[in-house]
Amino acid sequence: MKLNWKLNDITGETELARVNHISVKLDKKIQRAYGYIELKPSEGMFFNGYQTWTLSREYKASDRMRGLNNMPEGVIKRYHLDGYSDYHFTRYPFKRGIFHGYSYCYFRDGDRFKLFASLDERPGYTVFGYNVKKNRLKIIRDAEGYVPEGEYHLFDLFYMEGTEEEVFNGWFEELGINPLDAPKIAGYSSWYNRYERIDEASIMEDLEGCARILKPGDLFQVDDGWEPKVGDWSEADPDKFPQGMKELCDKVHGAGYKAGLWMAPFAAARGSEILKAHPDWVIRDENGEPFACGSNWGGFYGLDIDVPECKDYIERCVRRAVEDWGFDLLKLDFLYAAATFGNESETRAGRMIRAMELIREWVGEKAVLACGVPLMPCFGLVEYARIGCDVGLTWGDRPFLRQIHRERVSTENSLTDTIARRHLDGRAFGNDPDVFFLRTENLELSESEKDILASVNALMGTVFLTSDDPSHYTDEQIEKYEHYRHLTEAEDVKLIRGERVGLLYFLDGKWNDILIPETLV
Ligand code: 9PG
Repeated sequence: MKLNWKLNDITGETELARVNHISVKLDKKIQRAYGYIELKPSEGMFFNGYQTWTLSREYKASDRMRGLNNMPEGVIKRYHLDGYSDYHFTRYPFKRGIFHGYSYCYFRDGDRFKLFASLDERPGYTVFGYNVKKNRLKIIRDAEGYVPEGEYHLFDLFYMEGTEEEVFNGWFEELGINPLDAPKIAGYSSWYNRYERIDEASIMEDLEGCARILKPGDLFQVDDGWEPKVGDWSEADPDKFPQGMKELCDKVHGAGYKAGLWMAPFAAARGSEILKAHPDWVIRDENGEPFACGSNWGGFYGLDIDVPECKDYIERCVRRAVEDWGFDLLKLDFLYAAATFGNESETRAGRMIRAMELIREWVGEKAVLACGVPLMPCFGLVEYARIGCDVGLTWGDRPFLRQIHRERVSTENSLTDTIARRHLDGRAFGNDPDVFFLRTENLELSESEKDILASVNALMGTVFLTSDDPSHYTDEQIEKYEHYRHLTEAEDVKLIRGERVGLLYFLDGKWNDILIPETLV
């Protein structure tokens, strides 16, 4: 397969073999670097979304990737919907027959995969765009404005055809990534029941309830809501957690579990003390305005790791949680906020990788669960990563919500992501498919929907958490929990397509199966 490439006025043609570095000597800004390959549409075409929550799935030629195009500009601006993902910089339109994704994509016919993937994102994200009508796969290096010194790798590409196993094993072997030790973890996360309304009493209630289902060494993770404001991580909210986070962490340890804590280290919400004290720590757009990365917590901004005092502050907060308070795992969220832009000395992707390397250094021997983050910059640097959007308390979205950003909360989309990105599990990190539910209160999922969510998460992920308060479980629900937890021990899992869609899994010495709605694949 041939790759034709172009950089300003330099053009070339290269055989797209197993590995293919094309280097160009440069002395000026990169204006536009791209290449293209003639390629007919396949039965299924996968494009990896910009970050954790970006819907990632196989598309058919007649499909349309949804962006923000049906949203009025006023709504986009008001809710900073373009700050969540690549909407503020992508060159690709959201039209029928046009698809794009980051770092890798594949074209599948039956069991045969053609994988196109990046071997190095530091020189800029590799963006794959496909045009069905033109039969053309275009590859762009996202490096606008970057002024490289000396040599620049126009592309570092990997191409392979084969079965799913062959192509993904081939890519990761070539990348030389050794995933960190990431044993399967089961446990609890406080988010998807109590949301930010947590305090000592409610967390203690859940901790006691968890004794009915969890085992020693499982994870008990406190999510968003413990901090006074997003960005102010030095101490817990004194009204909600008067005894502080060390005390809480000790109690979780006392119950026999690993303790996890949520934090969004590169984010600071409007109204936080840290922003009031240091308005100059915020990442700004081309016009010098603070760039809002989304509307959570009334709007929030990215913190600039190039401001030394700002970087030191983030480091102190992260280290405090693991070193002083004693947490075993940090769920680090909204990480994309660290690298919304590149500049003359660093590309957007290079900056994201640097931010992840800092995180790794700061958290040290403790575990990281990365979330809200471009995935390839996490490869080999974190134990676990969320690979899909948030589950919600209903199955589908209300029709008007389908128009908003494709990073939104959606149980259906979360399951789609879990299935579509299964190839990363155990290769890049342990996949976190997000939580499942067995409870009946505060939930609008039917029994069969809960069954699909729990089964798929158990079979396809490495992280297996629920947000239920098990003190309300009936004996039957406890039995169900045991059943799904047993599924996490399956030795092999295959996705079956055709007349019926389902998962085939090898457990207890035999092959078993479950059916799943075909809309999920
Ligand atoms: C805490 C939550 C939980 C959750 C994370 C993240 O696109 N969105 O509007 C959007 C909103 C919230 C969100 C993800 C995306 O949730 O994934 O597990 O930790 O933050 O605030």
